Order: sequence, then structure tokens, then C-alpha cells
Amino acid sequence: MKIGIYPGSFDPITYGHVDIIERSAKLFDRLIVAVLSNPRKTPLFTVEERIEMIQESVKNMPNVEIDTFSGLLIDFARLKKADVIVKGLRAVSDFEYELQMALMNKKLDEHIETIFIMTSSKYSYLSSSVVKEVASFGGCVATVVPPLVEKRLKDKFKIDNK
Ligand code: COD
Repeated sequence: MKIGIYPGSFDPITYGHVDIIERSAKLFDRLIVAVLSNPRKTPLFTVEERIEMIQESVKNMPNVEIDTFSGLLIDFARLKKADVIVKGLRAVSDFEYELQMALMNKKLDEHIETIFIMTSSKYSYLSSSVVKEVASFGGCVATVVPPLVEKRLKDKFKIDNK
């Protein structure tokens, strides 16, 4: 059985993330979406809120499960017996940082590979930060995040849901 792990902050999940999950789920028997819980960072959404939004977004993908981790990704990947770490790549700027992490993770455990999935061109500009920025000023994010995420963003920023 091949197990993939797709880690991230997912603060919140966007259609860019959903696209990577959908495409990589086809490559593995099981895909674990691993949500980072980092006590040193202050995310907009709690881990529980982020998991709820991911759950809703992947409910039609039977081989996808969601889990949370803190500390080193490679330790969590090992614990879950994952074979492959999946990352999404948007631009050259992503590549430098992702290459560094992939090489370091390989150094920590040579049995776990990292693979990169190219963003779909329609989501190449999309990040959780941009979505939060737009939503915080009342801009429309309906086309870039799942409906529940749009609702939760409106609730967070106290924007009328009508
Ligand atoms: N299209 C395609 N891919 C996308 C898009 C998009 N529009 N948006 C984001 N992605 C990809 C990102 O490139 C990333 O691969 C993934 O989706 C998650 O993105 P984010 O922004 O939610 O998550 P990050 O980048 O904050 O996650 C960073 C990790 C949690 C993976 C990293 O910090 C980590 O592994 N931390 C654990 C500590 C550790 O092990 N550190 C040492 C590493 S050497």
C-alpha cells in the first residue's frame, strides 16, 4: 500500500490546495492531509476549524484522511508509514524554499521521497495569505475557496453573510 502525505498550514484551505489533493489522491492508496499545529505561529483559524473546512472540501474523496501534527514533518511521516511527501509548486519562488525542505527531509530520512505537483494555471496566483487579505477587506473569495471557507472567513471578519 502506497501512502502519501500532503502537509501544510491550510489557514485556510483554498481551491489551489483542493486541486493538489484531488490530483495526488489518484497516485496513492491513502493520502493523509497533515495540518500543521505550530504553537509559535498565530494562525487565523484554529487547527479544529482548519480540519473542519478540509473535511468538508474532501468529503467526496474516499482515500483522503486528515490528521494534525506538530514538530518535524519527517517524524510524523515516519509515524504514519508514509512513502512520499507531496508538495504543490506555484512559482520559482516556491521552488527554492521547497527544494531546501525536500533535501533536508531526505537527509533526515532517506526512505521518504518528496514529489512536487505543479499548480493548475488557474490557481497559480492563489495562496491562503492572499485569500485572507482579500476577505479581510470584504472582497469576494467565492471563486477561490470552498463555500464553507468563504462562510467561515466572513464570520471571522464579521462580514454580513447575506
Ligand atoms: N497551487 C498549488 N499548490 C499550492 C497552492 C496553489 N495555489 N497554494 C499552496 N500550495 C501548496 C504549497 O506549496 C505547499 O506545498 C502546500 O500547498 C501547503 O501550503 P500552505 O501554505 O498551506 O502550507 P505551508 O507552506 O505553510 O506548509 C509548510 C509546512 C507545514 C509543510 C512546513 O512548514 C513543515 O513541514 N513544517 C514542519 C516542521 C519541519 O519539519 N520543518 C523542517 C523541514 S526541513
